Amino acid sequence: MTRATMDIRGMSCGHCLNAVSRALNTLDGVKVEQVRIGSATLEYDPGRVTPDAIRDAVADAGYDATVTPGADDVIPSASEGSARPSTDSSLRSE
Ligand SMILES: [Cu+2]
Repeated sequence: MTRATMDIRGMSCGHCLNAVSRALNTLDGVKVEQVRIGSATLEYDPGRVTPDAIRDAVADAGYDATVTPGADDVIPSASEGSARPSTDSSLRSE
C-alpha cells in the first residue's frame, strides 16, 4: 500500500466530508484514513488504483483534488502559509 495525501478544494461542511468519504470508499484498493475539510489521507494499492483514478472519483463528487503519493504525514504548510488548526480534537490522540 502506498500512502498519499490529498488537497481538496471546494469543501466547506459535513456534507462535503460525507461526499468525499463516500467517493473515496467506493474505490477498489483504497483505504481511507482521514477526511477533513480541504484534505484527506489514505492508503492505496498501486496495482489496483492510480492517483488519477482517486482524483477523478473526487472530481465526480464535485471537488477539485490533488493527490500526492508517498507523503508520510499531514501536508506541510510550505505552499499554504497558513497555521495548522489548533482546535482539531481528532488529532489529539497522542
Ligand atoms: Cu459542504
